[in-house]
Amino acid sequence: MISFHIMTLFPEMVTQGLGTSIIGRGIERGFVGIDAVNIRDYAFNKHHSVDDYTYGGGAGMLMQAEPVFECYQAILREIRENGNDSPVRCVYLTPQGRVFDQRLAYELAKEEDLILLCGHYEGIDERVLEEIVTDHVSIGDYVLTGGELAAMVVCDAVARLVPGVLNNEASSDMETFKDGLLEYPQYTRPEVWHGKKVPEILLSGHHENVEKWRREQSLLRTRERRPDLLK
Ligand code: 6GU
Repeated sequence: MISFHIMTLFPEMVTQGLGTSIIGRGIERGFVGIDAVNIRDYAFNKHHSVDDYTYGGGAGMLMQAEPVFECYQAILREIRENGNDSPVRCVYLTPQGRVFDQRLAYELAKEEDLILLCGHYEGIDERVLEEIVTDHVSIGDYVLTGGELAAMVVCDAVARLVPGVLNNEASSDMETFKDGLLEYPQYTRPEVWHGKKVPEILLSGHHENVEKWRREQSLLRTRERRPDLLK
């Protein structure tokens, strides 16, 4: 069981996005918890605004420290009330973070609770980040309009590693990146499609040869498409 606590200005985006398909089933079956909390609920002024101009000038608005901090404290209080007294990681989704990969997904999948902070506008007041954030994480070298899509990517990649979420435990074992290589090509019926035949060796029933072929194909494919992974 893992619980994701997502601090966001668009909670419905996150719950709707993660509520379907395989992660949705994990939620229904109680292996995954999604607690999307609206930072705006912790706005402290009567207009419920959570952003303001940046000191020093420049374009755009910044999320203020206080609503983010209050939201974080409410989430942490709930985590403690539910009996988790271990340190809780707070992941800030930002293009200025460590690039997310399968290794980090495995690491985060060990946690009982994870807090994810989604930024908007031009970012968040640095002072609250200093106080609450344990991990700065980016999902790649490009810029999104907000952290929600990145948070959903992280939740999906982490949740599928939690025992019980996937039907077939082996399938997360065999796959791409498990041993640092891309996955080999796979085929299903029919045996011939558009004149292309399924590789003979896969029909041979010779398990050892099939494994050897798959390993070779993984290496070839990785060399061809992602040579950086071989270094
Ligand atoms: Cl985590 N946030 C935003 N806004 N843009 C990104 C990103 C995160 N990762 C890559 N681009």
